[in-house]
Amino acid sequence: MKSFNKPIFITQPLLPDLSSLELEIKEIFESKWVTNHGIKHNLLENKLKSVLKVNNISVFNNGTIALLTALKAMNLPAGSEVITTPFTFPATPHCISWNGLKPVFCDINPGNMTINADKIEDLITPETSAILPVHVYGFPCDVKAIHEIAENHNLKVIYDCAHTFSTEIAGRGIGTFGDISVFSFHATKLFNTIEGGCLAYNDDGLNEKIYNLRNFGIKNEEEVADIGINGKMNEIQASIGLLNLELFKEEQSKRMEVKKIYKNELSPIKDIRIPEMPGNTTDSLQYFPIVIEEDFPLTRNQIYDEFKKYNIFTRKYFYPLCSDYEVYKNLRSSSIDNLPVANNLKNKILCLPLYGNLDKESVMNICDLFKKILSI
Ligand code: T4K
Repeated sequence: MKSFNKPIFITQPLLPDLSSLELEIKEIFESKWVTNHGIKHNLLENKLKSVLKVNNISVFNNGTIALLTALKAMNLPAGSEVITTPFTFPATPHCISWNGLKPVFCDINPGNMTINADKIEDLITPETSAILPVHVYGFPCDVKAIHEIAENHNLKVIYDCAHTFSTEIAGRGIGTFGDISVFSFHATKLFNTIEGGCLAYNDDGLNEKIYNLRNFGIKNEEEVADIGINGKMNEIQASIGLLNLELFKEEQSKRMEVKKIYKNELSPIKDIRIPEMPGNTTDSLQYFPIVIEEDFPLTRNQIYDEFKKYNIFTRKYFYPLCSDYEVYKNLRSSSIDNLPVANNLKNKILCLPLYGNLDKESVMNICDLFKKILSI
């Protein structure tokens, strides 16, 4: 079997047609208004409200600054604890820490790798102020159970929706659960503004607070009302967003075709598990993770290394766990006893390339290769 001439990565950014971007940039240049809540920025916010089916949207220069700001906007007591998942990108616990709060890691569900809601209450102490679950890979957390726990214990809920652009649970936008939700529009995301992100929230009362926090805390020319940051999205980012809003659905359909081939070809293979999206939830098609079970003849790492030889770059998202990082490994909640499922799955998960431009032949080649390395 021949290797690919060009590397096949986990993803490829969705990019608008260059000529349409040129027109957008021409407008921006002519207006001389290039950042700080410009026309494109405001238009993108408005359009995103209907795409994501949420009441309020504030766009940001990246998802991490959006998440930092979301936590800040919740006014959590200094030094309080935020329960989160170790099975995520470093941004999730780091934003907790950067806010002077303490991450407390909760184990995950073996089925879909999201935070295990049944384990949350055991971790609640008088110091707990919030829960920060992640809809990892696009799989929805148990939003109902998390809502009940939060209500019973008076906790804020901040959802990390970095992987769930446009996902709906029973027809409801995924950004409407919890007090506030964070989306990433990074180049590697289904919908991107190259770098970018947004906050979605139901409470209109948060609008002014977030607007100020995103802009250094400036309320008006004479008043700085809060300890803010610079989280503003510029007009070129917003333009790419406006153009990509027209394209992301087609990208999703193409990804669905890729996913179908993977499922058809790989699901008959013994000891490979393909986690399923629940029937009431739409699939963002952000990632295609598979679980290499213990009895499979090769380990996840062997498969990853083998693919590399053929110029295919799969990813071990999210290995290592955040609880393995030097800066978190000594936390009590980082113990293996507390996180048995996450520690088990971190060595079994492999994300396969998933993007619209991945043609049928290449997907078949990846699947054939999978079968071939099985027989090595
Ligand atoms: N919360 C969660 C749960 C997240 O997953 C993330 C980000 C965040 C919060 C924070 O949101 P942002 O602040 O990023 O908006 C990538 C992304 O950079 C990151 O946004 C994402 N999660 C994470 C899961 O994936 P890396 O370190 O894997 O990126 P990198 O550079 O290895 O890119 C992955 C592959 O994508 C490359 O092998 C090739 C391809 N690629 C990448 C770029 C940047 C391209 O083809 N073109 C490109 O321009 O983190």
